[in-house]
Amino acid sequence: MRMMPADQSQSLKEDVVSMETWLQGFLKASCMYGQLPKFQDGDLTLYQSNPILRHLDRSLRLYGKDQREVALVDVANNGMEDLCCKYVTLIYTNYEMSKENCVKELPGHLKPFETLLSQNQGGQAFIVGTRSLSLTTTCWTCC
Ligand SMILES: N[C@@H](CCC(=O)N[C@@H](CS)C(=O)NCC(=O)O)C(=O)O
Repeated sequence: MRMMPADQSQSLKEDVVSMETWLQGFLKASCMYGQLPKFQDGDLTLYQSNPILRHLDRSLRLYGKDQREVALVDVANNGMEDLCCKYVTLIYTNYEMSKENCVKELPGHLKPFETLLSQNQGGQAFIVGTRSLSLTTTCWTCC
């Protein structure tokens, strides 16, 4: 969410919510699913990371030029979600005990992305497609 607009030289206004603010409860109560991220694009308010990413994809013209590319973007996105889940567990549960194993397994976890990358212009381009456009958004995330 942060990286996509930055990569495309687009602005993203980010409100980082501290734990102290979050625990006050008023923001949680105002969020559709009681969770962050919350994403604002004009009068459109979105929740849930993947729909937000897909909205950014479409707004930045990065969601593939045809059905095939869209499907490949979805594959990469869901693969990334699985990878993130592993590291969220590492970070928020038993970091010291799990980190060695995570580092050892990382090359295997990155392999599918390398495979996808290698299938597009011999790894000389992006995972999907060749690349972009404009928008101003606000994003609430937790630190
Ligand atoms: N399915 C949601 C999950 C969002 C989520 O897990 N948000 C966490 C922070 S990363 C949260 O708001 N936790 C605080 C809470 O549940 O009170 C998504 O993909 O955006």
